[in-house]
Amino acid sequence: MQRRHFFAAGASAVAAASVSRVAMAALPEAVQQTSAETAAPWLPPGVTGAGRPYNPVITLNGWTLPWRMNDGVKEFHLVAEPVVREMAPGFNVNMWGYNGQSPGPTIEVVEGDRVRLFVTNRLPEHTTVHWHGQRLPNGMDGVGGLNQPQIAPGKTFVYEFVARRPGTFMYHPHADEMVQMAMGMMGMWVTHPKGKHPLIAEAQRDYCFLLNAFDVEPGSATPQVNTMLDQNIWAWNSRVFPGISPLVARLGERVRVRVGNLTMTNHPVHIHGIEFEVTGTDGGPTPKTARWPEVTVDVAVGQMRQIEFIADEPGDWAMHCHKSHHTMGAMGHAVPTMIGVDHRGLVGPLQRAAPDYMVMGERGMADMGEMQMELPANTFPMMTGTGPYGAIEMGGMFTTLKVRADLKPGDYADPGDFKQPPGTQARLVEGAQAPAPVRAPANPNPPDGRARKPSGHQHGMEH
Ligand SMILES: [Cu+2]
Repeated sequence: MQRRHFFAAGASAVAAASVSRVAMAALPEAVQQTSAETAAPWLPPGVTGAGRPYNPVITLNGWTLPWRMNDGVKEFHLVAEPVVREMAPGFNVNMWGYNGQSPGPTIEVVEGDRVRLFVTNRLPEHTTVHWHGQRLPNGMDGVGGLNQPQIAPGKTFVYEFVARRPGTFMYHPHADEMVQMAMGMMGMWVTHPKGKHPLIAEAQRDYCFLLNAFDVEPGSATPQVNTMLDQNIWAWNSRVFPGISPLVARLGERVRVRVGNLTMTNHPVHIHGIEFEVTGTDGGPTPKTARWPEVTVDVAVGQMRQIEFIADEPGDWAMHCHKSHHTMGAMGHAVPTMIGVDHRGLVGPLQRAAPDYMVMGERGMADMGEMQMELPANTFPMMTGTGPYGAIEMGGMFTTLKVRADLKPGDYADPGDFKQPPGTQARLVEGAQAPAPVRAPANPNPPDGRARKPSGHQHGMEH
C-alpha cells in the first residue's frame, strides 16, 4: 500500500504541475476504475432494453469507458498513468495503464460514430495512443514522431475520427513502445455494426480480452521491461488464473469472444466442449466461405481473432492457451528437470546444509499444485486454482467457460461448480468391474521385421 500511495502521489503531482484546472474542467470526466473484477455491461445513458443499438461487450476483469455526447460527437477521456494492478488475489504489480487499470477500459462505439478521444499523460515520460486497426486520417494514427509530436508528461492531446468499420480493435502507445507495453499500456476497442450486417450475427454474449505478458521476479512488484521473450507472467487482461473471471453462457446462446494479442509470442487459445468459427480478424468480418470449425485458434503477435460458437453443451469447460508453459505461474526458468532422479539419500545431508531444501519434481510436478511451500512476498504459486475435485494444476492463461441451462439471459454471475448428471463422469475402475477385453484375432501374417512396399517391389528397402 505504501508503494501504491507513492505512485499515486507522484502521478497527481505531475498532473497538478502541468495541466491547468480550467483546461481540465472543459474535458469529459476521466472516469477511474480501481477494481479488477469484471464490470457489468455498460449501456449508454437512456438506451435500455429492446431498441438498444447493440448488445454490450463484457471485458474480462475489465470495464467499458463511459462517454459523453457533445453536439453529436462521443467524447472519451483516457488518462495514461501509473497504476497498481492486482493480477491475482494478493499479487499486485506496479504497471502503467489508463484510468486506474491495466489494461485500459474498452472503448465501445457504433459504426459511423464520430469519436473524440482526449488523452492526458500522467506518466513520467511522453506517450501517444495508436488506434490499432482503425481506418482514420493519417494524423490520428498516433505514431509519435511520424504522425504527431509526442504527448509530453502533463499534457492532453485530442484525437478525432469516425469509426468507419465494425469490428474488434486495440489501442496502445506508439512511443517508447517496448517499455510502455511491457508495463501494461493497452486496451480494446469494439465497433458494433450500425444495423443488421450480413457477416455479423446477433450474439447473446460478447466477451473480449487481451493476451498480455510480464516479467516480474518473484518477490518484486515492477515488470522487467527489457525482457523480450522470457516473461514469467502469462495473463489475460493483466490477470492470471485463478484471478480470471469465467465466461458464462446460457445453454443454446450464441457466444462471441474477441481476443487480441499484445505479447511477444503467439498463443493458441483452446476451448473444450464446443467447436467455434473465426468470424472476424483485425481486417474485419471473415467471409462465410472462409470459416471452418476449430477448437483452437492461434492468435499471433499484434493480431485479433473474433470467434463464435453455440453454447450447447452444459458444463464447466476449460479454456486456455495451449502452450502448457503459459498456464503456469511465476516459475523459475533455471529449475532443473528432476524426473527419474532418486535423491532421497541426499535429503538429510542437504537439509543440514540448507534447512529450506525440499525434494521436488522427481515424479513430475503435479505435487506442486497442492504443495504449501513458502513463497516470497508478492507472487503467486506456480500452479494454483482448485476445482470441486482438487487442484486444477493450472495458472496463467486459463479460465473456464460455464454453460448452464438455468441461467437468466444477461446474467454474468459465476454460477459455481457444475453438477454432473449421475453416470456422466469418469470414475475409478475397481477389480471385477472392468469387463474382460475382446481381443482381435491373431495376425495370420506376422511381421518379420522387414519393410516392404505394397507392390512387393523390394529394391532399396532391404537392410
Ligand atoms: Cu500462450
